Amino acid sequence: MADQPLILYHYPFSPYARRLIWYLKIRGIPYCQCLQPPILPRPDLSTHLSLNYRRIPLLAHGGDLYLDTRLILNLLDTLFPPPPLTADQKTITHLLSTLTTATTLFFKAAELLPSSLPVMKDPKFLRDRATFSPAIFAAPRTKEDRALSRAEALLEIQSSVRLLEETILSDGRNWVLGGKEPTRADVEGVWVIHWLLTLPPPHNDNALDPAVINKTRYPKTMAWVNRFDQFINALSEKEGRVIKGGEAAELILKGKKGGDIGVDETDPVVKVQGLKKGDVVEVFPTDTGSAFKDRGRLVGVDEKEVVWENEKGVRVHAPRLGFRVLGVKGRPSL
Ligand SMILES: N[C@@H](CCC(=O)N[C@@H](CS)C(=O)NCC(=O)O)C(=O)O
Repeated sequence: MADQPLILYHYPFSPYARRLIWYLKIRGIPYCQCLQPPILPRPDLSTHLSLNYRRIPLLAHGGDLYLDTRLILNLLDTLFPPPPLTADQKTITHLLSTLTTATTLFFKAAELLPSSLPVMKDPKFLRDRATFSPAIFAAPRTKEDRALSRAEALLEIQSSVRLLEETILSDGRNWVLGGKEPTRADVEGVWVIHWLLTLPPPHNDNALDPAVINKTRYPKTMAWVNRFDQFINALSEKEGRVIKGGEAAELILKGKKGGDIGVDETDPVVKVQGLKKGDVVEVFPTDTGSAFKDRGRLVGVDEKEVVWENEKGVRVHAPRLGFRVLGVKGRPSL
């Protein structure tokens, strides 16, 4: 199946998308990219593929469409296995992923985006993001509340930088797992702090107060982010070919589908709802973009992913963590 095309749907300023682009480049994995607008609508997904999920990025592999970078990175490691890791290296990689994707870190970073950024002054963007994360973009707050919550956000980012400085990077290694080149572990650890440190000038100094996060206090971490940035920039020739939404959809709709994982009847969520293969299910993320729900016939579910086929025949995969799977009772229709 590694011969099926990979199509990445994204827009370049998405920090989550960069997680994937960096990994694809570091591993030298060929891919195509289908560029999306930073705000809805995204007819390449909604019209061509009948997908409601609103988050970026997504990755298609043959006739299968994968949601969420955590699932997508695991897919890439299955299709293109990296050199074997020790148990300790696997642990570090996993814990860095947890730190940056399963805590409030990303939201704290988003909180720190300077209000001087053009998108932060664009009412259309702000209206759009209010439907993605009401807690950050729609909550009415006084100036004082906002200043305090930015200060707390900075403290949380600082604590993650200190963690890197005092643990993984404390022995002066160049890359998280040692070695001569960055690995997935670097990608998992770096993307949030890299995002804030590399905002376009003149905004790059505004997100992280240089009096708090600087080279004197955190020399190893700051040097590592810089080293990573240079490494990635040197790989810029490995850009994926850009394709249009129509071509991408055609490739997916006629793409070969992967194997069937079946429905695990011991799965607690399957069991409590009595779900069976072919049942209509509704699936949606529980943290952000939760109002954008997808429906389809259940194809498979295990502890790692849920798979359903939608009305266009696209086989969609979502991770179990952070997603709800609901059986649709009554008169189920897609
Ligand atoms: N857990 C998701 C989070 C993805 C996410 O939040 N992406 C942001 C962009 S960086 C997003 O979708 N923002 C709203 C949008 O673009 O519609 C993942 O790992 O893929």
